[in-house]
Amino acid sequence: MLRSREYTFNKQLGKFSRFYRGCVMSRKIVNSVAATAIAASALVSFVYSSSVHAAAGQIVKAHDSDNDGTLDLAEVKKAATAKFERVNTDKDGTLDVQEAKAVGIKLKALKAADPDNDGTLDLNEFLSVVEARFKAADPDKDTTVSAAELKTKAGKALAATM
Ligand SMILES: [Ca+2]
Ligand SMILES: [Ca+2]
Ligand SMILES: [Ca+2]
Ligand SMILES: [Ca+2]
Repeated sequence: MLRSREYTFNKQLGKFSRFYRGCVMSRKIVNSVAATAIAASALVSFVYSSSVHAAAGQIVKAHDSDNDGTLDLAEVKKAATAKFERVNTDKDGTLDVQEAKAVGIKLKALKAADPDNDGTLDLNEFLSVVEARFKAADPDKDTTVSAAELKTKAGKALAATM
């Protein structure tokens, strides 16, 4: 009787220790999965940030009509007008809430930029947003936006409109 109880106890202990080892093992797996995920997301953000850096130079190059190495407001507005046409997918002459999202203008910003309160942005309303973003992206106030300025948070908001 006693022996068999002891046997049962040992069997349970064995089960428990196997269970415990299993836990330790799976925790190791979880840790290594987490480490891999962190490494992967670091890699993604590295690739993303370097593509943003490369992109800033390319955006300037693509729209720098007078080839002075920077974007002035006229160059930005020309690019933004072309972008307006591209994101105005239903070709009704205005950006609705969905279309405005494609140029980084969310509902609250759309309402603020919509003085005629029709719930959409026409080209002029959109270009007012672009002009405000241009000013915000030009902290040295030399009336042009350089590739370096395009890499800032305000610069990225401007780049979204081009
Ligand atoms: Ca220029
Ligand atoms: Ca539209
Ligand atoms: Ca409007
Ligand atoms: Ca500047």
